[in-house]
Amino acid sequence: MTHFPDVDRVRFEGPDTEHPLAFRYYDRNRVVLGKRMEDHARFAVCFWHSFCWPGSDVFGAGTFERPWLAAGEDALELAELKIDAAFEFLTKLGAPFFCFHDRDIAPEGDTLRESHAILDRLLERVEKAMARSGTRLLWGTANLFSHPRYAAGAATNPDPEVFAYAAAQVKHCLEATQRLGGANYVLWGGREGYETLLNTNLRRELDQLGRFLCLVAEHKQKIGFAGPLLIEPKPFEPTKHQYDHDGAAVFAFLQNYGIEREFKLNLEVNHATLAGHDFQHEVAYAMANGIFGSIDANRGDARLGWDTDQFPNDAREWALAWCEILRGGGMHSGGFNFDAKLRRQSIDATDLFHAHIGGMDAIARGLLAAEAMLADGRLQRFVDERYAGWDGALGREILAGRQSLEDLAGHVLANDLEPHPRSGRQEMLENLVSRFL
Ligand code: XUL
Ligand code: CO
Repeated sequence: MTHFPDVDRVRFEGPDTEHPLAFRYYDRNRVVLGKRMEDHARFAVCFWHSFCWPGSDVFGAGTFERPWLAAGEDALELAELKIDAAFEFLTKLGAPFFCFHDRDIAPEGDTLRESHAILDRLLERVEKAMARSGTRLLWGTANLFSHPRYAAGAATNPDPEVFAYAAAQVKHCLEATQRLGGANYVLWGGREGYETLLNTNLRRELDQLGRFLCLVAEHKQKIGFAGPLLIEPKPFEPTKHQYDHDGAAVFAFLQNYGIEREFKLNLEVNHATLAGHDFQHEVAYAMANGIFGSIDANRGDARLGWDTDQFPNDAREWALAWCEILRGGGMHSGGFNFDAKLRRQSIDATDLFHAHIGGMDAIARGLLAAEAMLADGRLQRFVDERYAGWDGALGREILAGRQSLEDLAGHVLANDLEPHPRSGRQEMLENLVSRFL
C-alpha cells in the first residue's frame, strides 16, 4: 500500500531541471569541505507537524485528509498507519533521520503505565521500519505540553505530583530514544513559564526546572545514553514568558545550576526571530560558548509575531548560519530537523514533498555558498584584521589581566593618545556576501 502514489524517489537533477519534485542543490554524495552533503546536513523529518497535525488553526478545523488521521477509527491501527506513511515518505525523500515526541507515535492510554506499554509496542514497528529503510533517529522528546495536566507547567508546575509525572514520562522517553539509537535527546519547555506573575513564584519555578534538568542529566549518565541532551530555547508561545527564552538565557540558567556541561542547544530559526535575534546570532552565540547542538529549520513571517513554522527558503540566511557552523567545527551529533508546517491550504500529501525538497535545497544552497565564502577568505580576513590590535602588545596585556585602570589611564594620558576610527564596511561586506548567492 502506498500513501504517496504521485512521488517516486526524489533525485538530484541540478539547478536547471524543470522537475518540481527534484533536488536542485541537495546532492547527497557531493563532497563539501571533505564531507558528503548528507553528513554535513543530517536532514530530519519531524513526526508532529508532518504526520500528526491535521492542518487546524485556532479558528478552524483540520484541512488535511490523511488516512492515518481519520476520526473514529481504531487508534492503534491509525498509529501503525501513520508510522508506515512516515517511513514511506522518509524513504522517498531520502532524508536520513526523523524526530518524534512520545505522543506523536503513541496515543495516550488511561494510565501512564498503559501509555508506556502502547509506546513500547509501536516502537517495535518503528524499529522494523528503521531497519528496512536505513533511517536513523536524530532525537526523541517527551510531549510535556499538550495534555491538560501540564497547563500550569511540567517541571515548573505548582504541584509536585505533576513534576513527578513529567519525570516518569521523560525517563521512559529518554530510554525509548536510546533503544532506537537516537543521536540526541531534546527538552523544549513549552509550558515552563508563566501567563502572569500574579500567580507565579518565579524563584521556585526556576529551582524546580533546574532540579528537573539535573535529574535528566543524572539518568542519562546512569543508562549510558551516548548523545547530548539538548535544550530548545523559545521566548514565548504558548506561554507569555518561557524560561528557556533564548540561547543566552539558557546558558545563564545552566551555569546557575552548574549543568552547563551537561546540555547543548537545539536552535530553531522561528524561535530566534521571536526572541528578536537573527538566526545567525543564535548559532554564533552557541558556538562561542561551546553549546551548539542541533537545528530546527523553519522560518517566521516578518509581519507576524508568532511561530508560523514555515519551511525555510532563504539561502542567504542559511549561508550565514553555515559560515558560523563550519567555522565552529561543523555539525556533530546534531542535524537539520524540519520543525515546519505546511500552510493550511496545502492539503495534498504531495505538498509535503514540495515543502521538504525546497527546505533541503535552500539549506544545501547555503552550504555551497558558505563553502565558497570560506574558500574566498575575504570575509574572515576582514574580521581578523579588524581585531588585529588585540594580538598586539597592548591588547595581549589587557586580556592577560596585566593592565589596571590606572595603567591604562597612564598609557593614554602620557602620550595624549586619540584612537582613529576605521570603517566597519558593512555595505561592502553585504555586497561581498551577495556575490556568493
Ligand atoms: C515548538 C517546537 C517543538 C519542539 C519539540 O515551537 O519547536 O516542536 O521542537 O518539542
Ligand atoms: Co522545534
